[in-house]
Amino acid sequence: MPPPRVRVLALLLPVVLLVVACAGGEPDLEIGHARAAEPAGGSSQVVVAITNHGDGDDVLEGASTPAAAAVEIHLTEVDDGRAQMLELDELDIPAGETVRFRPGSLHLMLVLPDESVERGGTFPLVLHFDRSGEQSVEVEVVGYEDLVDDAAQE
Ligand SMILES: [Cu+2]
Repeated sequence: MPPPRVRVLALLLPVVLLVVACAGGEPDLEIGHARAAEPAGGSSQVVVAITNHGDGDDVLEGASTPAAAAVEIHLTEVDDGRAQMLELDELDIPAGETVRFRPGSLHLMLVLPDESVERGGTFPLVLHFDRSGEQSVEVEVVGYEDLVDDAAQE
């Protein structure tokens, strides 16, 4: 029989390891099919679903594309019947959750998209994550009404 103190430590060790695993887990991101609305008024909304299958949180810090002057993270809020877009610096992608961008809600906004962003076309977009680094996706350009319909079916 080992001394009692050793037995207590042996019992505690799995608990300690479990806590460490929860706090220091790795994110494991799955990025869904990305779609953009054909540009209107010098901008275009991009929607995509990001799922974190891992056990560690991540943060979307921004996005970039050669097809636009800038990409911003926007949240549309309706206040007193008026839709207003807020720009977010970053967006949490918590472990075990799916963050859905939707038209008229959370979206990525292309600022001054170029002529490659046209209905039926595609363009590359890079998402920048704090822990998962840069993730590239190909974005399909559709009509705004198709973007809304697809989101409603999800
Ligand atoms: Cu916007």
